[in-house]
Amino acid sequence: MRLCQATLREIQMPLVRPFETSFGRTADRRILLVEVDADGVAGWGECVAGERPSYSPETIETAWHILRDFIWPALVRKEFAAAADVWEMVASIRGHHMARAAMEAAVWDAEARQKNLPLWKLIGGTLEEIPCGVSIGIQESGEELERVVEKELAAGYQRIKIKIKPGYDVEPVARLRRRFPKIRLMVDANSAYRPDDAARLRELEAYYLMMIEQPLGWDDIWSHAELQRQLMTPICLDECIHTEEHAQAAIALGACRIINMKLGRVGGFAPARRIHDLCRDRGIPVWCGGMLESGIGRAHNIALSTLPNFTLPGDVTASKRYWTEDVIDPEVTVTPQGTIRVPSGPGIGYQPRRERIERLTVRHEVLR
Ligand code: OSB
Ligand code: MG
Repeated sequence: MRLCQATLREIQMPLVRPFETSFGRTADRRILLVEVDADGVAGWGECVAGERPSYSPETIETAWHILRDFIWPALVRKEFAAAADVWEMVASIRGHHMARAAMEAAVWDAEARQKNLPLWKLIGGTLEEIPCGVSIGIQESGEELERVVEKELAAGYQRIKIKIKPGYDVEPVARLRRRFPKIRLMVDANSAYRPDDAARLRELEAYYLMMIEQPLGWDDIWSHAELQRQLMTPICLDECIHTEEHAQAAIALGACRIINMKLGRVGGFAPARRIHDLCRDRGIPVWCGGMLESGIGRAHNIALSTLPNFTLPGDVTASKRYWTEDVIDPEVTVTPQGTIRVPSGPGIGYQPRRERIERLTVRHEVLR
């Protein structure tokens, strides 16, 4: 394969409803899309870096800089065999996984289109229907939270995750458990607690949660190991796992029993597959997280979720939960059973809607 052109675009889209986590509230997304031309075939990727460096150190601005000034020069006009090689070609760049993943994923899409294969088959996926859960932001009131959960359950979603933070944790969980005693329920703290909050987190044990996601520091694997020793409920790590080595350390230390996989956080499909295989070998289930993606990133998440150790419902949901109108055709839909049927077309299996993307674009840069 040979890449001769890439286009970076920033699109702006308002969320249907603002999404609030322990680290802040997002109402409007700024999304960096990468389009590559690989031997005349287009491939698309989405950079999931945020508007602010509050989930990870990357932002859309750092990603643009790294993509233009370091990732693209390492790839342009070089001959390589497959998208699986991109990771090695940009290995001299430290960190900046979300920037690397956006480019890598675009090349995977292009390779799959060249081979007229669905991307999920090219990466070795096996599941043709993936189970879906939802991530529900912090709500104004307990009544509102119940209403939102009820709506998502009625839509078929198989598990409910709510965001928590100090001062908004045991009470909403207890309320939901009273109202919905049997649902699969979990919480995500996005690193809002400190190690000496262990007693508070132990109070959540009464509500038989599937897992507690990333309660402690975003780079603090050790304290999660100490906390997991005091909890029956499995800890799931998200923010802490950027590399295969992090996954190895977290598993060996007993810092988690489940891992949330995000393409952007780990740097693309090649590292995601290695982490997937490691977890499979260690008996650690994984599931696919979300980053409020547009349809492009959503499509990549669907492909990733077809790998066989993605045994738990992911945060991969219908386009309409976030967008009045998505940037792909068809939009992502969820069955009444709370699953997504994996598309059978080539590449990501959904067509980027160029005219809509053009209309939403606030800046673009062509790299050659
Ligand atoms: O921690 O999983 C997270 C959104 C933005 C940043 C971090 C997270 C999330 C979500 C939303 O939970 C998942 C989704 O896209 O539906
Ligand atoms: Mg999370």
